[in-house]
Amino acid sequence: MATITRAEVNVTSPGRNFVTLRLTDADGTTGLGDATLNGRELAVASYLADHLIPLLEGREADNIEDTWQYLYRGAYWRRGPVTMAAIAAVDVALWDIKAKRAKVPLYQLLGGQSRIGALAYGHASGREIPQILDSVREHLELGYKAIRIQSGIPGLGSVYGVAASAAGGGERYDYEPARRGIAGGERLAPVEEAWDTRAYLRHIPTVFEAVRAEFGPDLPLLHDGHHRMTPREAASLGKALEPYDLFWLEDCTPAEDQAALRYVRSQTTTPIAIGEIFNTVYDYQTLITERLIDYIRSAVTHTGGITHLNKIADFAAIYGIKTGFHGPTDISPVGQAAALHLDIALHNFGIQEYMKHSAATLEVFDTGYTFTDGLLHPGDRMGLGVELNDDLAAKHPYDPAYLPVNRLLDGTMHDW
Ligand code: GCO
Ligand code: MG
Repeated sequence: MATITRAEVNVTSPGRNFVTLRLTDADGTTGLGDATLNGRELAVASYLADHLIPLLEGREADNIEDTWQYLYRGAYWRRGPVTMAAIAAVDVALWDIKAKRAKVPLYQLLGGQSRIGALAYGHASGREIPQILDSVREHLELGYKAIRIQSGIPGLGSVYGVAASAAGGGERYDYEPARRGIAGGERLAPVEEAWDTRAYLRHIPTVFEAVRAEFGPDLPLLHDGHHRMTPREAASLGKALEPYDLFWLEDCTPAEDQAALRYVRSQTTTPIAIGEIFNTVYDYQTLITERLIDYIRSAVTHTGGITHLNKIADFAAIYGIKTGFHGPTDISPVGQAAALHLDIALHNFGIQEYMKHSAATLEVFDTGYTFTDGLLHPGDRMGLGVELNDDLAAKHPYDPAYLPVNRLLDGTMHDW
């Protein structure tokens, strides 16, 4: 047993912005938690520094569940991405400390090893079908055994999920960074993209037809609809994709509308994944109890940490629903490692999203996890297995940036 004696928030931008909490206990053991909320980073940094850190010093580091409940119930203002990312950072840092004190990799405290490694999916993309096929090939060469496919749409400019540059296969560091609206540091504003759902619905089945024709029926393929369809549109896409046997169709309708998936579910057997923007188990309540989804997509970082996501996963398990935790590069290596320890331990693990972080990010965050033959391995370091180098982090000051926004062709704001 040891009390928390120190808590510091680090904001760094090695290629993109990350917010990290470091807790230290009376014995000098340190733990890290990821608090990165892409495009809204400083809100979480302030929530931690101004509202949670004053409550942490002097608390018992071992009492993780009590600290979680204290911060969640104690706020009165429950849920929401800022609150839950801040609580997640505290929670993960405490798990890191506990595992380091026990001198075991964190997954040992979560039930031990349920599998030899976590199946990871990478992101293939391209503006045109030949580029998509090349991108799939590059991912296969890198060892990926499951691949997400995102495509440009005829008549539209830049589209969500399509890498800006052609180089790099599974190491497309430039994929979907939060971007400056106007180059040269003038007024900062989100890039505006244009969207046409009918063109999208016409085009996407032809992309999957081409990928299946080239790579055969076996390779697990995924696709992300990024909340852009109505239930009827999503049902029609799900049906059109049935011949291509997707591993999942993600975020087909706006995620806050749980009831929307009733119609989609009744119309198609394409597996459904949702939840990257969820914060608590209550966002999943209808979806899980009515068996409207197949995979939960939450990130440890945005869902109150390991303590809460572990409970969501157990709740899902009772209904035969599996995990597919969020893991784009806007989750820091600390958040990615936290997901991976859960992946290794949970019985109802399904798949883990994985995009390698940039070399600059991996210099600042020293990671113990590895990717071999399509599987992620947490490694045998104690705790999470990630350390933050403060000196290197200080070389990359915070760089404000927004995610893009999306408009229909007539200018109406739409979901990005
Ligand atoms: C995914 C997600 C991300 C989000 C990103 C926003 O499936 O990985 O959709 O790419 O767009 O996390 O910051
Ligand atoms: Mg997504």
